[in-house]
Amino acid sequence: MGMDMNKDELIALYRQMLLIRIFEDKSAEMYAKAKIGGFLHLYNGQEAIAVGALSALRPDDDLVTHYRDHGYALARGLNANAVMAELFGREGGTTGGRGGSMHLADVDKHFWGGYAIVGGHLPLAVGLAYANVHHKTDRIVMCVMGDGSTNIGTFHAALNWAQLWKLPVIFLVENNMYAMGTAINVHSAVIEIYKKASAHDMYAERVDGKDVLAVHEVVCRLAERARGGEGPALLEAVTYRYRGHSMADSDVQRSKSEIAEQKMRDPIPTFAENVLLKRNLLTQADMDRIQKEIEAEVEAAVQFADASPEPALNTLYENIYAHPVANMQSGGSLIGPATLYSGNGKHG
Ligand SMILES: Cc1ncc(C[n+]2csc(CCOP(=O)(O)OP(=O)(O)O)c2C)c(N)n1
Ligand SMILES: [Mg+2]
Repeated sequence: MGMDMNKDELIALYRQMLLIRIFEDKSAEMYAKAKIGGFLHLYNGQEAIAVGALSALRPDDDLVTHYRDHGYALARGLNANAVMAELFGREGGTTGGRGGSMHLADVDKHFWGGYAIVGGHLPLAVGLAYANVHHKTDRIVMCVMGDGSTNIGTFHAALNWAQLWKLPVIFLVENNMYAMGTAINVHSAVIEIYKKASAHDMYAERVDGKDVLAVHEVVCRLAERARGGEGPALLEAVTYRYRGHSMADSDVQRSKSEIAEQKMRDPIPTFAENVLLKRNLLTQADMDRIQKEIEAEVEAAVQFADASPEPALNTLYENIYAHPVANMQSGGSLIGPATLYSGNGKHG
């Protein structure tokens, strides 16, 4: 999509944001019912960033994110059934139930995954961008992270190399004002995150992360720059997450009034009112219908996930280790690691 979007493209943005919102609310419900285990970091409130950013990229541009990744998976066009099944840890999931919430991925869609180690994926994004240049493709890389990750050493290492080599990467920082429960002014000396790019002489901008069209517009420009060989950029999108850090977080550090105030300018109804209704692109009845369609889509994803089998025990190590595992012999149906950890003395 270019900068000026037509009616169908604008409605698509709305549908995507609503899909993410409803999908996340349903995921919270499924977590409470113990259908989903492990960690679950939800994206409520931040939808305009994933949707605005990815609609400005090509589908074959590479994408790497942190663990708050469901919105990116859905906006990249991964099937909601497969994403929900992955959260359920089932065979029908995006990676056969191996990764779960924090590790959604689809290599065919150039989505290289969510990563759990804060800042750990930034050097991978630089490597992907280097590979794109080396192989003479014009694909660019989008690397998504939170404000907290900008305090990590790999942030500076990655920015330095990307700038030095003029690599086609957009570093997108979702500044939701908190790293877990720690407010930005408590965890970072520089609270306007985009300024951190200046340490590496990198071009940077700050955008209202609740405005899907503003995010789309700036990412279009940064993508064009990067694709044209002008090098990397850092984009700070200022936002707020409505839920605690993860479903396991009691969220006691943030005041109820602050959260309520942030919800007053919700990115989804704001876009609906200021753009879709105002320009007569949709009526309230159209919006009600879309809401119902998406609720049905998410409900179907839950049914699909629930009907999908648990991965079979004898596939436990499939797609986990490279085959054949170096210096290891296969014994029975479980390859390598089963013997490695069995303490049978074979592998010292
Ligand atoms: C290297 C490392 N340190 C600590 C953690 C634990 N941890 C997980 S998420 C997180 C906060 C990150 O906050 P931010 O980058 O702002 O992202 P957000 O969750 O707000 O989207 C921390 C400290 C981790 N996963 N990795
Ligand atoms: Mg944060």
